Amino acid sequence: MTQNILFGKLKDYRLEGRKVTFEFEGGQENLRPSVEVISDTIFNVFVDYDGLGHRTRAIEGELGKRLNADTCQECQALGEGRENGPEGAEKAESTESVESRENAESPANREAAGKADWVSWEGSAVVIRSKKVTVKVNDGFAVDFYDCEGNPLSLAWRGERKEKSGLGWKELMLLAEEGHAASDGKAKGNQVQELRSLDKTDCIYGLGDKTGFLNKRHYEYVMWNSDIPDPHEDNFKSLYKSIPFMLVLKEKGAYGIFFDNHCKSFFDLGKESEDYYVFGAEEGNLDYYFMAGESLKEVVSDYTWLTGRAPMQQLWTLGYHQSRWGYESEEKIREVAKGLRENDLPCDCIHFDIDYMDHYKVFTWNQETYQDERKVISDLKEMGIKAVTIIDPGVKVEKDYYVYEEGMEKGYFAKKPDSREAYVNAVWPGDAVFPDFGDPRVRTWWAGKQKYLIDLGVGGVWNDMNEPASFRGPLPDDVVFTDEDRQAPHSQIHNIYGHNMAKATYEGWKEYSGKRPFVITRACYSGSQKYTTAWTGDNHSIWSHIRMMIPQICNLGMSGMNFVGADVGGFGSDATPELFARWIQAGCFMPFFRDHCALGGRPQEPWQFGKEVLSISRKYINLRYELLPYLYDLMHETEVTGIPMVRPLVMEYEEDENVRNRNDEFMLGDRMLIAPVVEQGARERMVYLPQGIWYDYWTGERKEGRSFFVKEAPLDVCPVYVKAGAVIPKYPARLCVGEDKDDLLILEAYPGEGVYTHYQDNGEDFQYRQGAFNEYEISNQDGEAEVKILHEGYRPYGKIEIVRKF
Ligand code: MIG
Repeated sequence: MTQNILFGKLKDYRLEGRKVTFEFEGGQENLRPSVEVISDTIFNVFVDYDGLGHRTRAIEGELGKRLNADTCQECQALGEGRENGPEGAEKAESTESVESRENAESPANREAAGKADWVSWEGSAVVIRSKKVTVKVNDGFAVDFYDCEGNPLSLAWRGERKEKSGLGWKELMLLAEEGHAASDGKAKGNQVQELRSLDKTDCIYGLGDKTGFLNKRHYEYVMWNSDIPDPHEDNFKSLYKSIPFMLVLKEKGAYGIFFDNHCKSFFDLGKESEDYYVFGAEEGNLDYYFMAGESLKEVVSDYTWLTGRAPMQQLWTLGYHQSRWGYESEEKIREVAKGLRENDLPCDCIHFDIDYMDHYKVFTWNQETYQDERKVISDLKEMGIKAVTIIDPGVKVEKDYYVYEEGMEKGYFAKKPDSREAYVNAVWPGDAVFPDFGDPRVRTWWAGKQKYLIDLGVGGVWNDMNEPASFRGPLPDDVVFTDEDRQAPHSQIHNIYGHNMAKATYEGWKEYSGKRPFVITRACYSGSQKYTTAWTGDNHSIWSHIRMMIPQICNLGMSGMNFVGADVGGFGSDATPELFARWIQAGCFMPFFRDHCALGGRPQEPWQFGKEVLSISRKYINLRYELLPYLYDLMHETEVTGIPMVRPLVMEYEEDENVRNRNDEFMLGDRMLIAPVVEQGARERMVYLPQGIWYDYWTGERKEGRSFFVKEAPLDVCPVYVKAGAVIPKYPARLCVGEDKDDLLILEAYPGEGVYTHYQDNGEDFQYRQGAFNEYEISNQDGEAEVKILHEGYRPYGKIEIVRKF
């Protein structure tokens, strides 16, 4: 149904704090169509189709706090603190002066003062004005957004939807006969839908881990967390994660739309029509946040302010991770650790895949293949290597298995409809039940279970299969789960299952380990970045997947998920030496850097491909370790601003049309550009550098930006460029992050002028939030760098060495 038919002519409006609720001639008052001013740049558009109000209780951060706030006063405290970290709202609430100063002219304050002059009638429309945006609400609940100069940012689409001709049963049968999925890919009901105009030049980014290219325009996606072992192709509509957030880059300025509906939703981004895009869902409400920005960065900053920012991880998590599905025993794990050290390869972590468990029972250990798991873990630790263990959500149905028994007794598993019986499907352990993570009591229970791993000395948890995946067909839509304070069917909980599992895991580690929790997840939703890092699931050792990694990681970053990476070398299929070499030299610049591959595939440790590839691997893993302080600075920046470590060129050079569709290069921070070779057989590649002066990281060659050129790239060279005036902080290479991690800081100063801020703390726990950190300002004048301490709260470096580059 389209909204204009439903609502008709705009009749009146009502004010309630910062929220304007509209009345239309079509009646429908029960739907409470409203626009709420969240901040000067963020607006919530809402229609209560299902009568349940805002749904996402799963999200904390500013959004969750707002949703859970009882009083309007509390709501009003939430417009501030946008520069704060993930726990920003608390900070904002305690800095009253800043709050009132910043907020002096915002609608909320004027309203509080009794003057609601920020809302008024203009002709037949109701106009809402913030300092930065004008929102016009028209007949039919058509909502238009303008910048403060009156230029349109985003307009509702007034025309009809050009529904594509649906397929009749005959065509569907014909397709099915040859084995094609007989579906037209559209959500069944399309109950909730919003159509908005597209401009000719609009580019669209974000949307989480979707396959394909950086720019999502002209494609169609479905948000339904899906475990797909087949090679992920550009035409896939869904993957493991659902992040219903898109950014639109306009000729001038940008905006974002976060469609906060975690039922199955869809986005048609100009496939159906050149003139508009559509998003909608089968169930739930029209509930979206519009964010206006002068740049993509501002939009990301708003989105992550709303849903929370990815906090800093422990320093060692930035090291190299070695993994494989199939390190089947204690001996094998020891052999891999030995291999790493014998080959002089830095490494901070080995991942334990499902084989470490006793019959794939979570929170148990295989006593047949391990003599003493505690000893293995502590021996690894001696070598500077942490253990990360996989945990799946499926709990084996087995009498006397403690996790199963406890959960059954307390009713903690998802249930069959109209029944008190647990719903059973199958995963690795065979018959399994599924913890109901939407229930806060279940999360507390699961958080407690983490103690088993923490006590063994494990360093972090890798959550897999949490879409949730299942082997005996998908979970039916009506399996009964909990959504915080109410029952909800699987269809409404599916997309936040992984999110809630990650949250439970995070809370356990935060409470019991005393460190910053290191959680990795495969499935997630908007806001999961507060609790977990992620990897991109089961890619393959094929060239199209090393290519896809770049836009995928960039879009995840723009979608708030900062600490992400793809399996280096590829998970399924068999890597060739050349592919592995190219992958490790691109992967070493990604936030999460893990070599992982599947059972039965060609072994993929760096020494499996001969001498040349081994030494290439060593070169790039060493570089990774040298760059640790740079990576750490970037991770800190993400916690403060939400801007991801790895970003597409377009985030730094929006005006440049040459980068809007650039899929094969990326930025690490704002001063390092990586142009990896992602073509089989290539020993050179085309590089594009945006405006400015750049230096070839390897040779020092000076390059003028806004130019394309061919760069020679033999197998051991991944082209990297550093911006003029940059300072790149480095540590000496080392085998693991280790204890005396910050004795020597090396500052590489490039020709040109620039100022750089460097951050340092203990890299482990939350003491930095109480001020236990150092901050340095380094000013660079053509390689002559000067260091000034801005904040002193932590043990300083033993030595700071300045190296003039080129
Ligand atoms: O369906 O635990 O994506 O990383 O190695 C396979 C075994 C289940 C899927 C994960 C992969 C992991 C594998 N898991």
